Amino acid sequence: MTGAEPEDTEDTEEMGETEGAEKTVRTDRTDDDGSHRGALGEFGTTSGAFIERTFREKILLVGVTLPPHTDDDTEAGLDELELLVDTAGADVVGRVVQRRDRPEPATYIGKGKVEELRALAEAVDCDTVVFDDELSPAQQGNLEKALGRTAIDRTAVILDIFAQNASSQEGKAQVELAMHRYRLPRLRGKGGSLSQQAGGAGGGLGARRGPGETQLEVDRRRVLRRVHKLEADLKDIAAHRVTQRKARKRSRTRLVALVGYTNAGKSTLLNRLTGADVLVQDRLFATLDATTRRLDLPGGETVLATDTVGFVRKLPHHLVEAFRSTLDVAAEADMLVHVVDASSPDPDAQMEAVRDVLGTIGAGEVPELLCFNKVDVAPDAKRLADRHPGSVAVSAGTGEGIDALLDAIAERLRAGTVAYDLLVPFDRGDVLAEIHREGEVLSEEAGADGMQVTARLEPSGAARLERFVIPRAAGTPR
Ligand SMILES: Nc1nc2c(ncn2[C@@H]2O[C@H](COP(=O)(O)OP(=O)(O)OP(=O)(O)O)[C@@H](O)[C@H]2O)c(=O)[nH]1
Ligand SMILES: [Mg+2]
Repeated sequence: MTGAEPEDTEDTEEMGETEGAEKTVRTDRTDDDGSHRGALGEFGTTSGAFIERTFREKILLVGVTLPPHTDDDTEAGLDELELLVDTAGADVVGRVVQRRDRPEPATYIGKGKVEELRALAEAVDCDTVVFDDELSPAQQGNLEKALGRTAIDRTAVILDIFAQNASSQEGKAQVELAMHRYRLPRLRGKGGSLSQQAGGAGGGLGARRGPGETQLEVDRRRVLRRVHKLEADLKDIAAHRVTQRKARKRSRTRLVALVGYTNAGKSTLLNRLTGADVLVQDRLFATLDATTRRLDLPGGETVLATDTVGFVRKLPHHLVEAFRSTLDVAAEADMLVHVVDASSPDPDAQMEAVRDVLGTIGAGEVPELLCFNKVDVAPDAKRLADRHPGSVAVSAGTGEGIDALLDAIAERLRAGTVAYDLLVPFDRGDVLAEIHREGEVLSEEAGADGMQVTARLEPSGAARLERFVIPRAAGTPR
């Protein structure tokens, strides 16, 4: 079952029908009854999934090369889409590509190509066609009609995977919200028209049709109600998160966020660094919930390290929106460790995609340490690290390079601080404790008038402790 199931189980009845109804589902698909999951004449069935779970669907991929991109870009996009489809639990049986100056408004690909796609879909007996680019609701509807089968896009596949992997209450609510928002403009009446339909089973779902109301209106009202409920729930959870953040700020513990492309090895690295026990899988989007652990750095500072949800090219904006409060972790962090899979076919493209998303969520300005991972299987990792000054090459798997990474993190965090000499009266143990909490104590010695301390402090800490700071002679390096 997916995590996107409404809690008030309005749809239990319909879901029950789908369970084990393998044959029916398959034959239904070839009837042109408008009940495709993509444009969703039948909102609410199959527990919200875009890709069938009761059997492995056969899927055709469609990629379009638009300027300034090359055919190689399109193939690389489709390679990744194939991985996404596989992760979602379906099999790719073929690809269709087209080069165009711009998408065809009605069907994204040209008329002749639609015909070719339909013939191929029939020949290979595929269940669903997946486009690598986002389709408008109208394009999706037109394509489904022309092809006689479900047409979805990369966004739907990613939403589907997220729905399968969400486990926390917040994660589930976020995915469900993103799915509903994606679906709302795609709701159609059965048969593909906005026809007046008998209420049918819908009448029992707590959203009875009023006089003159179409089934479509009932569906839309029901989804909107659910969207509002989810938004309210998520707001409550976000408020709790704010409280936690305030507590962290008060304790002045700094936060290091591990960010990066999906499957780069962020969770493996968190486990390696902190002994956490986060699920690691050779699977896209294994992590949807951030895990945070204490991390002791060389030099004595203890920080918090947090794992985050992975990014991907063309990450659906509905998801970014819905996951805003989770993604805020990166924007709030004192520093990002950007984990890059050095063994991936195109690490640069992945880094670019990650930076795009970081910019979108307001984390573009957070200091970033590049960490090329999987050096054990990527001979290129060291060369990549050389090309990016200040970066490190590691293997989260074997532990190679981890000490250097820890040093680099400690040093980078220190870079924002300045060393000060302080004189603290002997009876001010509280101030001494504060210095230890706020900064990194480099030396500490009892003098004639009190404790003489040299410590690295952030500007805010230095301002608070100003009255204990001894001015250094001009020209003395700090
Ligand atoms: N060879 C090798 N494999 C690694 C290394 N680090 C991680 N992996 C593998 O890469 C895959 C993904 O690792 P994860 O830690 O789950 O990656 P992630 O970035 O958390 O991925 P998502 O949460 O799905 O975004 C797993 O199969 C890991 O075993 C490494 O240093 N070397
Ligand atoms: Mg992970």
